[in-house]
Amino acid sequence: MSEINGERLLADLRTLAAIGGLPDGGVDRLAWSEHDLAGRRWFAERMSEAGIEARVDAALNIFGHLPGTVGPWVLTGSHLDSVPNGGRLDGAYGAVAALEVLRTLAESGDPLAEQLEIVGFADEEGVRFESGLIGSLALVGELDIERLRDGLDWQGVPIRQVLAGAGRDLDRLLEAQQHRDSIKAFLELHIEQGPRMEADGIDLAVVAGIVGVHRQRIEIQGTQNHAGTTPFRLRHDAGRAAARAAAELRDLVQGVDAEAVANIGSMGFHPGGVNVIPGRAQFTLEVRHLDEPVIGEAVWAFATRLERICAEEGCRVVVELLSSVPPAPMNETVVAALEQVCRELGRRPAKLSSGAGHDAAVLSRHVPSGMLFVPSVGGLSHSPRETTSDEHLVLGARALLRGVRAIAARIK
Ligand code: HGY
Ligand code: MN
Ligand code: MN
Repeated sequence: MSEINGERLLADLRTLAAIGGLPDGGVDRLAWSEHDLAGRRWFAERMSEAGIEARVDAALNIFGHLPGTVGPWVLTGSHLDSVPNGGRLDGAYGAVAALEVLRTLAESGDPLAEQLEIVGFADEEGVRFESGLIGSLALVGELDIERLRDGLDWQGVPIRQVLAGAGRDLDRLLEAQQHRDSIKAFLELHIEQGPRMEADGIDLAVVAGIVGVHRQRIEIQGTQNHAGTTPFRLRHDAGRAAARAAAELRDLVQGVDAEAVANIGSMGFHPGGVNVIPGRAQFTLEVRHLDEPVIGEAVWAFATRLERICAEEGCRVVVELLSSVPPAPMNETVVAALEQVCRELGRRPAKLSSGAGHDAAVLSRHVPSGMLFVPSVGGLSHSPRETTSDEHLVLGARALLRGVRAIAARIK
């Protein structure tokens, strides 16, 4: 039985982490940035060195399979972009482990190599365009091009221009879907990005389902005014309305369901002067849960309260939907195969839901898909302090190799 080369896996992870690496150990490979492109070039070069044919698609996804092999393949991999000031393993780990698995199989002449394709997805995080999973949505043909066409990125740069800077044509992104029928199943290895596995002493987990993620951009419009001469009773303070709503978010969402979570990741007041009552406030909101009706209820509860607060503050509110990815149950055959892999590796098969979104959620709507998790130290992620022990990183890659073999045997 082929066995991955753990030292080579760890060395590649260290090398990739240096691309866009930060002094504090984090990485900054924001999608479509120079560092992201550099990380992708490195990934393609490592494929070529291993005799794997690398192909970049219209959406900047990088695929690799052995020359002369034809699909449909079992696809495995993850994303290569990161959040700003993020961790070195989120996404990168699954992509590099996929490379290590295919490289190992090819070196040992294992026929399974011919059934395997690997991928480094583009722009999973969605920080820049405030809606993610761009690469995998383009691959399956679900990407909403119209929303991107006249859109601006988070710093006001036209999305078309950002893509052109990365050598991609916005009008051709959906050409990526031509490859969809060459994939028969998908398996993603990822760090848990949460505290449960470490807390429960679980080394390896099978993902049963991935939460749905609903994202909005909200603007509150009040009256810009002088902060010194305007009595409180005459103010229409957009900043105050936004701050009041943000302060109530957690209780409102928990009141709908104890497992639901929500986040206001960014908030800005306009014009932002120390002595000016904000006339406008903008913030992003996301709500997550495994059940779509719970997400809807939580979004509704917040919207209702926000309307009330704005009425009291004499402000207006405008809500823009950014993205809404439904919850994704993983394929039962794949889950069963991965539970068997855990047993083969001497681990009790533990099943978890994923509170983080993943490309597997998108693929799962088109092909049988599954995920494997390894623990995150301290549950930290989307942080320079994100890390996982070398032992767990190697264990996960060993499980990935067995997982693609089990899936290839079961999914024809
Ligand atoms: O936001 C997420 O859950 C994922 O890390 N992109
Ligand atoms: Mn990720
Ligand atoms: Mn992430």
